[in-house]
Amino acid sequence: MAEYSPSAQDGLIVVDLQVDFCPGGALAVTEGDEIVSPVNGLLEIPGWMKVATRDWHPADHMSFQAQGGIWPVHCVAETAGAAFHPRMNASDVEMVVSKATTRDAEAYSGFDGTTLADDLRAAGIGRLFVCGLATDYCVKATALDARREGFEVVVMEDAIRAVNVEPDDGKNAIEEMRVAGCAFALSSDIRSV
Ligand code: VGL
Ligand code: ZN
Repeated sequence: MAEYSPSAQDGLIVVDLQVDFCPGGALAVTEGDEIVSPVNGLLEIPGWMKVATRDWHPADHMSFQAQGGIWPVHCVAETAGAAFHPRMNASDVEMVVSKATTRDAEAYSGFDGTTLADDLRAAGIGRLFVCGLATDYCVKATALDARREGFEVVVMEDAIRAVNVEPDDGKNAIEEMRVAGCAFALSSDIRSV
């Protein structure tokens, strides 16, 4: 099993660890809250850039069922459901990226419609460690875009969970990320030097 020591050329991206994606939320991911502890462990490690993305929709977002979309209303900007999970150590996050913020565009990836790729490059970052929710939507889209943007990507396998609209969606997403050149590791494989 590979071990990694984060450096200034590395970034941690915590994807959408928000109230609405955890049990009790509007679009709950089964066991979504189980990743809070491993994510906090990663956020405690010094020496790398820590980024969190958040789904941050207008109340009439196109992805909501009332607008013909497939999802219940979730992560409406400035509401309690859009907040980071209450146990997530969000104060350790240096850069918050809000996405899918306009009515007429969906954005599963943290790179979609944001300046994230340029911001990371400007900071000299070449390798990204990706964790969060959900494996089969925003984690997958973010990891695949990161590869397309030329970043090395390591997905934290114990710190992601899937929606599984279809039972194998999470498994298939992991395979897609692997084919795209993403590596996989456990949060316990990340050590500070
Ligand atoms: C997500 C469904 C709808 C996600 C966001 O963060 O994975 N999934 N919006
Ligand atoms: Zn959404």
